Amino acid sequence: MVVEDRSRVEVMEGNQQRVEVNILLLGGRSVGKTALTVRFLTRRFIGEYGDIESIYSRVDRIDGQETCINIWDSLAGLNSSSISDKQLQWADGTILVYDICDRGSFEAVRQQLQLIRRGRKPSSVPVVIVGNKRDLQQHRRVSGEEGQLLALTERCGFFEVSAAETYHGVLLVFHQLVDLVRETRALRKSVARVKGIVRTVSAVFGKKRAE
Ligand SMILES: Nc1nc2c(ncn2[C@@H]2O[C@H](COP(=O)(O)OP(=O)(O)O)[C@@H](O)[C@H]2O)c(=O)[nH]1
Ligand SMILES: [Mg+2]
Repeated sequence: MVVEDRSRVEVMEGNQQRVEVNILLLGGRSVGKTALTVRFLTRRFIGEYGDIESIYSRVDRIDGQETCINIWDSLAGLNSSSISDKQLQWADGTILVYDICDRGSFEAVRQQLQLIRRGRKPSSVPVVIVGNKRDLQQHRRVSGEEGQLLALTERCGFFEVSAAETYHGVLLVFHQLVDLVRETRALRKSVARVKGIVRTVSAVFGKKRAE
């Protein structure tokens, strides 16, 4: 598969800017990654999706800004080592999905979180954890509190949803991650600006001292 590293801000007609956000979906097998992606893109739940890995795009207007959301629906299994560096470099934000009826898939999310956070500050990689298949309450193996606690501890967003039942919850997941990515970018920009000021000030005062 070819993954292009495109520019994140495109200037469109009338000087309007289109922002690009790359979202990577990770999680165990059959937790509903493709179901969530298809629900977000088409508003529909089809039922069976097969094992296809692909990148999809959808353009939304979020807070008045044209936003192109690229979604990499991965085939990553329970093994966290199946996540590639290419996927991690591509992603601006990650959705980690588990199935509330499958404890193993919850443990896989824990492992995958460690892997994607390795060597980075938590705030630099926005992550939203999603407990899917909320409609299957009678088979639940992971409580909502456990999911919430993991998200709180790891400073991630958290949602429990049902890709099978509703579109709205799925929409909120993707939009919250886009918001987190935009906040992270704004923070990076202001840190870079402050560093630039500090460099200029040190250069001026360093010169003065040398004179
Ligand atoms: N009951 C229920 N089934 C779901 C839900 N989401 C996905 N599934 C089913 O779970 C299976 C795996 O879904 P899929 O999206 O292919 O999982 P993936 O391997 O993570 O991409 C399919 O049979 C889906 O119909 C959900 O919210 N509720
Ligand atoms: Mg899939």
